[in-house]
Amino acid sequence: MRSRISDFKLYGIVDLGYVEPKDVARVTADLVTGGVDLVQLRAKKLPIDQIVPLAEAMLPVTRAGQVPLVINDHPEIAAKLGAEGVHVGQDDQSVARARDVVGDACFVGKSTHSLSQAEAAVEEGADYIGFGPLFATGTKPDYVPIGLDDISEVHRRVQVPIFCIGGVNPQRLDQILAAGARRVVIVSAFLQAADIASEVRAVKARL
Ligand code: 3NM
Repeated sequence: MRSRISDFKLYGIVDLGYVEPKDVARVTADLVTGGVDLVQLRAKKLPIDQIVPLAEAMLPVTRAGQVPLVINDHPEIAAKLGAEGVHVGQDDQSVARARDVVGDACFVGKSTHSLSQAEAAVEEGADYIGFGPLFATGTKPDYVPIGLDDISEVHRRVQVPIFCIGGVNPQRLDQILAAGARRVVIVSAFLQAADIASEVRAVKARL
């Protein structure tokens, strides 16, 4: 699975800030049906014991669609359930520590918010990076947006897949791609869509 990471372009996140626990499996199915290449479970405010059953609800859906499931922040959950990936932030444990927990088959991604953090994440051994937030976003409200200016430079400096994130939506997609992005993460624009699968399908066709 780690070797396939460079094939992935569109990354969806099931974020419990937008999705009720009872809807997690359905929303996951909608994202997968629409054609996301990766799905992450992100539940910043829930304790581990409440995240595990959500991941367990997602796994049969992602497996059926052959889409890797990435667990945000919790390598122990990824290891326990055999999820395909784990994602860590700047304030979380290191890539190496996460990899120790999940093993070599699982990929490890890292959030980065500047060119220097992007380079450092690669040094650390990240299999992919998130790069953002490009725009101010209610999904991660405390972060200062970095804009589009560094997108082409980060692609020159960094050879692992780079997923641009933060305020990405269909209206902004053209300018984000024109700035040099090749891969994107979309959270609220998918989760708040009236028809999630159609919205995903339409974005996928433009990448
Ligand atoms: N991480 P939306 S921005 C989860 O820059 C996350 O690391 C970011 O959500 C980062 O698509 C972000 O709703 C939120 O803006 C992305």
